[in-house]
Amino acid sequence: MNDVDGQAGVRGRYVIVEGGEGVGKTTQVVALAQRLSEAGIDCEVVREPGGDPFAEAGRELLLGELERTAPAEVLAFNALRAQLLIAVIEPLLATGTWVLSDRGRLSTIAYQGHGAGADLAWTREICAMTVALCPPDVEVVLDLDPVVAAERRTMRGDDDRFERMDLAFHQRVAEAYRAEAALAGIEVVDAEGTPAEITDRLWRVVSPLL
Ligand code: Z5A
Repeated sequence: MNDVDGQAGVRGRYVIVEGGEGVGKTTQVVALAQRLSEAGIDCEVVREPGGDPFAEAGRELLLGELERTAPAEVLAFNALRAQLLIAVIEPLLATGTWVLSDRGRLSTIAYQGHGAGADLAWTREICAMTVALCPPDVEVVLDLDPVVAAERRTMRGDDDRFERMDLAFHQRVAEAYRAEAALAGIEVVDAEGTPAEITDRLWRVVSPLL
């Protein structure tokens, strides 16, 4: 990808915040967007799965209860990712807008690969092909003990098919994020502490892109 778009000026940056349920991703992408706005940067927050009418409809299906196989789930998450990348994120970046994404390809590798048992090499490859459509400038993983994350989720009261998975599943996912981050040289940020403290930690990762 070029750093500069000939027509619109400087290309925006694409930042992905990753991690298991309840680690604070949604809170933090909003906080980062606020800091970027204060720094004079146009930015948009997106989420995976989702982001436009087609991908939001697919989100309903994927977070719903219909039985599915792990490989089908890998492909479905990547289909919605392709939609988001091409229809939403690439056009925003081309106009100089930054995109902060709540989840990305590491979620598929952690949940469908490590968590649900889809073949890891195949899952990584499918994700790599999708991400090549519009690669991120930086990915960062929020790391939190799944027991603490579960307490945060309980306080909030949400309950979808992934959130109902047992603690062992969430431990596997948390471990997967650490392992995949180490493998790919992705920064892991401690998600214990106040929201403002965590935003400061993330800002240290994101601000060099300014
Ligand atoms: N999924 C998948 O399997 N494969 C894929 O490829 C993709 C996704 C892309 C999407 O759910 C589901 O899809 C997800 C994996 C699967 N599984 N689940 N569940 P989602 O987008 O609806 O949910 P989520 O991504 O897991 O987000 P979440 O549960 O909303 O968690 P979060 O965004 O990381 O946390 P939060 O909403 O910012 O905070 C959770 C609560 O904690 C909330 O009440 C906050 O006010 C509170 N909070 C936040 N920060 C703090 C701190 N620092 N201290 C105390 N309390 C805090």
